[in-house]
Amino acid sequence: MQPSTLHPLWCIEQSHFDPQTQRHWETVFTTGNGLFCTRGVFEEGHRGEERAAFMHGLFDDVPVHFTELVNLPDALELEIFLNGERFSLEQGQVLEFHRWLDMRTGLLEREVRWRSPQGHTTRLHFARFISLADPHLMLIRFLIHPLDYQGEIEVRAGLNGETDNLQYKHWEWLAQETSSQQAWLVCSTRKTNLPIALGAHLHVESHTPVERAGWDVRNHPVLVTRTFASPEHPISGEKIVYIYSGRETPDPQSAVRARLAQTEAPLWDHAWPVHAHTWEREWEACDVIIEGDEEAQRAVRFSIFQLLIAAPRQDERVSIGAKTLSGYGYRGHVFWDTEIFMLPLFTYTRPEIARNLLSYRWHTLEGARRKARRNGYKGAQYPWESAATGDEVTPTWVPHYADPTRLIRIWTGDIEIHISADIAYAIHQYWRATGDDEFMRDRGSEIILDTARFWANRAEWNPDRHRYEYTDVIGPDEYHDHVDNNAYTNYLARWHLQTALELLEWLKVHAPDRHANLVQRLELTPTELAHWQDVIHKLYCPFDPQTGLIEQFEGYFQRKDVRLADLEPRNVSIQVLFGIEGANETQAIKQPDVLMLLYLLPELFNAEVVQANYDYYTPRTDHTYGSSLGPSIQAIMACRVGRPEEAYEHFMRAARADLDNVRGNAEDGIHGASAGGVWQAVVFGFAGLRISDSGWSLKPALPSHWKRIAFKFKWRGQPVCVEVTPQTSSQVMA
Ligand code: IFM
Repeated sequence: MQPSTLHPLWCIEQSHFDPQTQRHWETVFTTGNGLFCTRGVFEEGHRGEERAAFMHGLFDDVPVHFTELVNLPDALELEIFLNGERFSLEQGQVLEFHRWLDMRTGLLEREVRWRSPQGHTTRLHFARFISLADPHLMLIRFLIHPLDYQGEIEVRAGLNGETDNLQYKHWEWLAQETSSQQAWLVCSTRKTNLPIALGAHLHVESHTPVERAGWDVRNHPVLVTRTFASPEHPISGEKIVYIYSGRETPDPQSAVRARLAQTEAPLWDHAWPVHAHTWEREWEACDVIIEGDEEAQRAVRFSIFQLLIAAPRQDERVSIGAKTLSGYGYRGHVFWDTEIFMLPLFTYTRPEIARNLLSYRWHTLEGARRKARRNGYKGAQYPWESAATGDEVTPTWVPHYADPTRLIRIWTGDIEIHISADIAYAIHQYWRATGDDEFMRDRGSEIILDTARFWANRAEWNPDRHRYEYTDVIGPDEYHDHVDNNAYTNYLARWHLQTALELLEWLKVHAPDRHANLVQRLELTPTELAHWQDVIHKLYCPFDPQTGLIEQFEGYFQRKDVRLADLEPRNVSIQVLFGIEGANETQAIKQPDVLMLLYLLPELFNAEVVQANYDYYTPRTDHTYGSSLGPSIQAIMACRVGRPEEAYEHFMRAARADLDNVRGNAEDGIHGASAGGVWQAVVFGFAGLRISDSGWSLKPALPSHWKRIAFKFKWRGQPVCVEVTPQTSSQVMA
């Protein structure tokens, strides 16, 4: 088995191993197929690793955070004994180490030359992929080559049900069986009773006979082979793994057993071509080419890759969490990150996936209705953090970041209400790009209308100022909480109500039965609709015609002014520097808020307004240590004001978020929103794709060293190829 050829623009490489950075690399080397992902841990394990794999929808209860995505039983495990010595990078000497991910196919490989404590040198090669064509299959291939000795090689391939989520253990053993070549294990989550079944087949090829055994250890069946290897005769093998959960089939145990019964090993050479071909088709739709900047090229592909491996293809009842399926961060919970940051990639390149993600919100609408009811409102109010049911799962209190003995009250679940409009916005964007009337009729409209009811009901009439308001909220900039009339929230709410009324008109004409049904079920009486109109007309949406400035929230301009440049150098966020209350008292912001509004609703604001607000808010934004959601949006807005070089700086900050761990927290998982933002920054920023009700257009703004951008997007089902160079831009319908 030879290592595959490296393609620098498609490869992420690690050339030496440092235990200090291993968890960062585990995140970077996450692989998966939209059903499940595994972090890039070593097959044989390593002290200090965060050994985890996650499958969409497998949540179990936990204190404080309500529910979390469960770390799967470990199916990667492969322990190797070389002439009686355990192979481990924790001991002996690592003479050579090289690991690389080929993003074209999701193939992760590792090549190691290792000298054991007793002085024996072995070359080991590992390769693995999680099939995109056969979502329940993972394959691990290995080669073990003694370089200066001969001796017995023992390989142990386990299925380990004793995994946990750092603090909590979620799996309960149900059943297992082990023979000499195959094993299966069935477990169930403790509280949510979701079963999972895993099967393994171990195949070893050797010049000498292979002795096999199965150790039927409860909750940890292990397949064992022993054989001889020498410099002339290395050994190789495969661990074939199947995974089914109770979410895909009522009987995962039978599904796994049937797959094992049909397994003909070796399998790699049969499974690989179809997997690779499926990836090829995926990249045909989604790839973005950047010429003139290898780092940016790799980073944009990495961002797309990470979103593609987390994207549910067969399941419309799940969505992508803020940390995708790549780490424990945010416990697998879903935020506005999905609809506003990640979804556009799918809407414009893989609309089937976008439809699944939006359908998740339709399936969880009851949870949103429960939240509105609990808060005393009509309609549906989406949770700030969402999981299986759509009920609010934002923790209320968490340990303080600097002093874990103190607790911090988290208010986002109570008052960061803009998420309902973000979801409506994403549905509308999907509809406009795809023309998927059926989705809008059957699902999207119900979401948009019932959340519009919430907005109308939540609006507060201020008799003194003769206007509607939304008080006590948090906008995208979370350095400021309990603010009144956050511009982003108010403008989006008004847009939402307006869109809902237009949608009702559309339904009346194009789907009268559905119209009648929704009007009746959601109690959209003429009085209620008249109230919506009233809110639209009288909702306070801040704007100063003199300066063109939009005040982020009422009283923002009165807060203490800070120029963040004056605080350099620093390596902590403004919130850590000033404290929570301290930051709240200043004009420092965690991420674009007004600029985010200008980005999402460009038709409302002219170029002067964009410029004025860009100039005002940019120096007050914590670009380096604020939210990871900020830099890509900042990059897009810098392009809009004609500053591509400045845009490039912000763009690279987003592009490096995980690859270079610029925020120091990549070990918690991929920053999914940043990854989606990277794609948006290239497409909507540098290439300048603009979408409006009348169609699309291009207004590029390339950094000076970029020679070409090329990508495809889908417009109403038709692929469009875009090419942008410093001199020209062109689009052709493919
Ligand atoms: O949704 C974001 C929020 O905007 C900033 N804090 C982190 C959340 C999850 O990524």
